[in-house]
Amino acid sequence: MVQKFVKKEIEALREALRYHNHRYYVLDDPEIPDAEYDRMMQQLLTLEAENPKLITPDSPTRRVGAPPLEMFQSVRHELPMLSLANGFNDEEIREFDRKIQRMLGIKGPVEYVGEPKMDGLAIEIRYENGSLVRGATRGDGTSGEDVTANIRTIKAIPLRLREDAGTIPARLHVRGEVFMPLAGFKRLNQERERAGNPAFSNPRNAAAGSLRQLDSHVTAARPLDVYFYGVGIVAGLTFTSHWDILKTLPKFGLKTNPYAKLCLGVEAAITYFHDLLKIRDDFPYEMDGVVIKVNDLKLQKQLGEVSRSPRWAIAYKFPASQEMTRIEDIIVQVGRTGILTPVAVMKPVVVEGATVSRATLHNQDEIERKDIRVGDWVIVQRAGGVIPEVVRVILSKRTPESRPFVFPKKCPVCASPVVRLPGEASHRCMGISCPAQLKARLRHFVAKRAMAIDGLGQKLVNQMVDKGIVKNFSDIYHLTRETIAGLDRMGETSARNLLDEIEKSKRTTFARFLYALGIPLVGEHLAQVLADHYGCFDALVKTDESSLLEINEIGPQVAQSVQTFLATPENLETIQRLFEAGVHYEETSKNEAPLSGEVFVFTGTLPGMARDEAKQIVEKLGATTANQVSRKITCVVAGEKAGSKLQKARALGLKILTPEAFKAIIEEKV
Ligand code: 5U1
Repeated sequence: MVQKFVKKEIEALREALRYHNHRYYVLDDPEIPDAEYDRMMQQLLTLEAENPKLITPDSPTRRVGAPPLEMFQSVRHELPMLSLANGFNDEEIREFDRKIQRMLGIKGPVEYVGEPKMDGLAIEIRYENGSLVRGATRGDGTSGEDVTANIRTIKAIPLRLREDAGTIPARLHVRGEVFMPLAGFKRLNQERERAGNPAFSNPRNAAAGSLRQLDSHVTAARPLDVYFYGVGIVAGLTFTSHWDILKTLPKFGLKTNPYAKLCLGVEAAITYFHDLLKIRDDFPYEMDGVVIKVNDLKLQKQLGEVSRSPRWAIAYKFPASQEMTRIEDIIVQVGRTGILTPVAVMKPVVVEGATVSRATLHNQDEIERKDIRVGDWVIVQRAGGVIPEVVRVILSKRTPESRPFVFPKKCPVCASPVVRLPGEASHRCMGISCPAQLKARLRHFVAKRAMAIDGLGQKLVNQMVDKGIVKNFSDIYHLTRETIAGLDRMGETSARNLLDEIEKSKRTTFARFLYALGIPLVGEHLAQVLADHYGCFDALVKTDESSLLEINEIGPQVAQSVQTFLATPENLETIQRLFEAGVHYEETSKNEAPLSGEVFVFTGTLPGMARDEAKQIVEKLGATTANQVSRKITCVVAGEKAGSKLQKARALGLKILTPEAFKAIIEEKV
C-alpha cells in the first residue's frame, strides 16, 4: 500500500478505537460488539508491525484501557496487571503452545490450566495481615481506581481471610473478575425499567457500572459476584504452580472457578475449550472464552511477557455472540394465519459460527421502539444462541440516506388490503385466497365445526394446493372423481366417499358458513352472534362498522375486521362462487322476516316514539340499523329537525320516509 494511504488508514483506525475505547472504558456504554473492537485493534497492530516508523506513543495499541475517572482516587498497582493475547481458533492455540515449547526447549506436552474467562471487570484486592485494605479496578494495567468501599459491599469477598490454610500471609494481593450473574442482571434491568431508568445492555456493563459507583450503597444493592484467578504481590506464602494458587485461595475464603481444569498438553486444553463452549449457555453467568495458562510458575517466569501480555497465557475466545452489520432492506413475510412479519435483510455476518442474514423485527411497534431504518448499522445477536435478533442501532453510524420503514397497505403475496386492527400489534392480510395462507385457511374451512368435510385432512389439502388443483375455497366444489383418485393414497372408493362428503357439506347453516370463512377474530361464537343478528349474507354485507358496533358482543376490533373482510372484492368474489357452486344455508327466521335485508337509519325526532324503540321494532322485523347514512342504507326515516343526514340521503338518492309513512309500513308488516 502507498505510504500516504497507510498513514491515513492507521490514523482512522486510531481515532475510531479511541472513540470506542472511551465508550467502553469510561462511559461503560459500548457501541460496537467486542469482536468488532478486537478486529480493529488487530488490524491496527498488524499495520503498525508492518510500518514501525508510524508507531506513536499515543496509539491505542501502546496502552490498554482509559485513565481512571477523576472522582476516584488513583491506585498504582505494585505489579502491573497484564492483559491477555487472544486466540480465535485451535490452530492459534497450537501455535501458542509451539512457541512455548520452543522458548522453553521442551519436547513433551506442557502442563496447562484451563479456566473460564469471566465477562466482567478485573480487580485487585490487597490483604495485609489477613485484612482487606484496598480494592482497585485494573484501569490501564499500571494504575486503577480505588473502589475499596464498593468492593467491601460484595458479599462473596471476605473482609478478613479465613485461616483454613494455616498461617495468614503478611501480604496477599489477589486478582480476579467481578461479574453480575444472569438472573441478577435480568432482575436489575426489570427494576430499572419499572423505575424509568435505562436498562444495562449486558451483564458486563452492569457489573462495571455497579462497581464504579461513587455511593457504595448503590453497589451494595447490586447482585455482584467474583472469581479470583491470580495473585500479585505475595509475602509470607509461596506457590509453586497456578493450580496451587487456585486450590489455596479458596482456603482463605477467596472463590476460584470450580470449572478450572488441569490439562496435560495443548490438545487437552483445546478439548477443554470445546467442552465448555458446548455448555456455555447453561452457565448462570456470561463467559467470553477460556484462559489457558502454563501451570508451572517457574516456567511462567522463564517465559516472561511481551509488551502488554504474558507469554505464558492466552485467552481462547468463544465465537462472538454479537456482531455488527448493515440492514440492506426490510421485507414483509406473510404467515399462514395472515399475520405480516417485517424481516430485516442484512449483509451476511457470522455470529457464533453461523451466518446470519435475516432477523425478524416482529412488528411495527418493535421497529419504532428500536428506531430501525433501512441502511442502518446494527448489532445482531443470536438469542439463546440460536435465533438471530437485532439488538440495537448504532446511531453514530446512521447516514442521511437511512429510510424509515413503512408498512405496505397491500399484502405482498396477494395484494389484498392489509389492516392493523385496533389494539393489535400485528398487521394482517385480509385475503381469503391469499396463497401464503391458503393451506391453513382451507384446513379451517373444511374442519368439523365449519363446513365439516370429513376425509379432507391437512395432508390432502396440502397436496391439492401444491398441485394447483385448489386455489380457492370454491375449487373444492368442482373437484372430480378422477382428480381426487389421482392424488397420493387416494383410490376410486375414497374419491367417491370424499365427493359424497363435499356434496353433503353444501347444505350448512349461516353461522357455520361465516365461521368457515375464517374472518380474523370471528370465532364460532361471534359467527353465531352475527348470524343471529343478520340472518343472511346479503344483510351482513350491507352493514357498516357503526351498525356492527351496536351489536352487544361486537367491539371495534371485530367490527373493523368484519368490515374490511367484506369490503375486499376478492373475498366477495370467492363467497359468490361458493354460492354458485351450490353452498346454501338454512334460512333463519331473520331471512323470512318482512324487513329482511333492509337497513334503516333514523334521523330527527319521531313523534310519540323514541329512536331506540323504533330501532327495536325494525330489528324484530328482520331489518338492521345504522347510525350513518351511506349507500348501503335502504331506508332513511326522517323526523323533525333532521339535519345533515337527511341532506346526504337526498344526495345519494336513498328512500326517505316521513314518520307517518314509517308507522304505516310498520303497522302493515306487523
Ligand atoms: N480466568 C482468568 N481470567 N483472566 C484474565 N484468568 C485470567 N488471567 C488474566 C486475565 C487478564 O491475566 C493473567 C494471565 C495475567
